[in-house]
Amino acid sequence: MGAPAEPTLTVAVVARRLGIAPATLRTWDRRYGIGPSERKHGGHRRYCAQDLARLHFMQSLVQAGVPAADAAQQARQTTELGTISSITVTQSYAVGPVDVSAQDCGGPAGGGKVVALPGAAPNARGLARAASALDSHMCRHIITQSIAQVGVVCTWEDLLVPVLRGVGEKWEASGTGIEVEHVLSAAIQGAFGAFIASAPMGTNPRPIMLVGSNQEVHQLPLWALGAALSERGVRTQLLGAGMPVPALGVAIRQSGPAAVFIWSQIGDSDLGELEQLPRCRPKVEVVVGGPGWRGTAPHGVEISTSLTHACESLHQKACA
Ligand code: B12
Repeated sequence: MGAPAEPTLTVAVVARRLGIAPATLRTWDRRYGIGPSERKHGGHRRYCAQDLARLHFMQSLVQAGVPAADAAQQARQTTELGTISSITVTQSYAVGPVDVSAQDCGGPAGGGKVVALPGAAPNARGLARAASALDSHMCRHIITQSIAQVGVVCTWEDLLVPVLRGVGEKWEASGTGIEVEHVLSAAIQGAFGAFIASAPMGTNPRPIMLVGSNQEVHQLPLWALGAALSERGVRTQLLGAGMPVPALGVAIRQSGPAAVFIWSQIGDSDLGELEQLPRCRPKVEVVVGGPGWRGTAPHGVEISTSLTHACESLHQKACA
């Protein structure tokens, strides 16, 4: 059923229809003037069908990488809202760095937050822009939508890795943007966490254990791997980052996983320490990943080269 012509739709209803957070809707209204054409007594927002179509148009532009302020301007100027689905994004938005200017984010003037994403997909630009504007709802929305459309592995490789590397390089070059990394990280964990929670429980009798090495704080690859394995129907046990080897030994004895995957991003982790892991029957396979490992891997420890590689190898071990 279509939306009624009268302005009767509440913020909650419109947010649900668009699949975005009510807070994002209110922000678009306050910051960019894309709100309801009428306000009921008491200031409550009430949207009509035309308002909904305008918001839908703005949303599709933002997801395609158009800066929110420009998207809002185009949405306001568009009178032919019946044709919104056929409107294409201009080339100028698909090239060049993502520049969140003071006007885009509503913040103080000066010091545009540029995340360079050469060759990245439009939704990666949209995600970088949303993260730079600290719009956690929009970040989560873009990630969740990508998972639904192209799956976990493509979302990680094509959407998230370019943006993560971009914000990391920005920090390296300028020492700024840790708040952006936090917003992005929370959205990634939230989206993958929700995916894992909603997936049917895997049937492998022994779980795949996922942990981060001792003193490691970076754990997004664990969530990506957990979600990718859930997508394949593999049961996982995600223990998070910063696990000392002795504690990991206790966890392995207790849970008896088919395999354990250990991530190290910057942990300066010694592969030799893995000799201390308990030797169990049946055998617990060990796979490690990430650039934070040094030394020589003990016999039988596998080193992963990518999310796909880790996922395939652990899937096999879960089924063995
Ligand atoms: C998000 C992030 C954070 C978040 C982490 C949140 C979380 N919950 O995980 C926060 C904000 C907490 C953080 C903190 C810090 N961070 Co940080 N962070 C990052 C960022 C942007 C992404 C990390 C990530 O997930 N990478 C995953 C992918 C993108 O990394 P990759 O190694 O290139 O992955 C490829 C391979 O490893 C391979 N692969 C091989 N096997 C496998 C297996 C699997 C399962 C997967 C998925 C992939 C894979 O494929 C990958 C591509 O998918 C990186 C930038 C970057 N380039 O990684 C910086 C980065 C890792 N951080 C960095 C630093 C310095 C820090 C801090 C020390 C300082 C800071 N910036 O705040 C602190 C640490 C504080 C502490 N107490 O130790 C540096 C590390 C430099 C170095 N080598 O020493 C980086 C590289 C930024 C940079 N360019 O300088 N960080």
